Amino acid sequence: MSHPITVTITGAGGQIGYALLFRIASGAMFGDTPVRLQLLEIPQGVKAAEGTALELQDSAFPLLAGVEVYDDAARAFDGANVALLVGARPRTAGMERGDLLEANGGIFGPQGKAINDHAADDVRVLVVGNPANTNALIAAAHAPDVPADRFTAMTRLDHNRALAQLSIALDTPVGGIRDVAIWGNHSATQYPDLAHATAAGDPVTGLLENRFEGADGAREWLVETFIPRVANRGAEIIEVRGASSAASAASAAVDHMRDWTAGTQAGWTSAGVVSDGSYGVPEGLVCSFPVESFDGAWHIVQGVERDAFAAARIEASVAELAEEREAVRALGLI
Ligand code: NAX
Repeated sequence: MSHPITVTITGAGGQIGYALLFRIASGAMFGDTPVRLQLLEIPQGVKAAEGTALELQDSAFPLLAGVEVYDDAARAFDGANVALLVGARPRTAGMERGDLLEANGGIFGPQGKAINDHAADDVRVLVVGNPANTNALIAAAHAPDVPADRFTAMTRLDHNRALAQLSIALDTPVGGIRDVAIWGNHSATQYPDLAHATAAGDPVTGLLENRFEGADGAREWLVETFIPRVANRGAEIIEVRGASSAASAASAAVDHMRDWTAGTQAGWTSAGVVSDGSYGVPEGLVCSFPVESFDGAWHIVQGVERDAFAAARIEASVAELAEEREAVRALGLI
């Protein structure tokens, strides 16, 4: 049996943690490789995480090499090959954006430093906790010894939501859809892009024109229905379920890490990665792009054409990321 992968999960006692841990332990994230789980919680969350750890034991997963619960970041990130940063400070009523960024800076700065000081040399980090892109930026800024491209933010749930909405609209299987992309911030400003997508090999643009009776109908569906539905799906889930997305977020985290380590097989996916200046996105911002994974790293897909509408929407989302970076700079968080 190969050497276990050590996976640290923060916020492990929360609802995403509850959906995520069992999938990792079952092998969904890393195939046949055994996993050692290191759960980090704040003191109030430790009991819930310990309860989940007991249930993980009771599941008798053959691939689960061990599970420990910590309330100390240095110990929790010790030897981590993978760090899933799920725990974050949620926005509460009356909280300004600056307060939210500051509260999360107080979490992701020290966690970035603990990763820098204690994680394995090959550590890969996925930030799920919101505001995910800027939390990833803060964590990376506190980990100068870890290559910046090891820090990513999750937009895979947005990507999967886009695939699902397209699949429903065209009555075509999700598995045959390729080259959908999410650009920008994991927020309502994100731009879900179908311009280059295909379904069972056919360009989606043409399929949408057939489905919605011409180019105008297709455009209307795209602008009035598809984009807002995907961008605001999180709010829709809260309204219908009475709680925020959990299992779908966990599933997206599994997809993101599996593709990062094993490589993408079928065209593009989407991930928040540190910008290298591609598409005019300021260097260093953690921005969602169409990406592919090979040789154990994410690569931004180059040469994707964007029409004026797409370019303007992406620019607006990137501007929001740049504002968030300015705000955390002004607060001394990076
Ligand atoms: P929960 O409130 O159920 O769980 C969060 C857990 O994190 C709690 O148990 C809490 O004690 C713990 N925690 C808080 N601060 C911590 C710290 N400093 N160290 C370790 N643990 C800490 O939230 P849940 O529904 O699990 O969501 C977690 C995060 O995911 C939220 O920030 C949420 O906004 C974000 N999401 C991100 C998504 C994405 O696509 N990027 C989608 C789903 C989700 O909304």
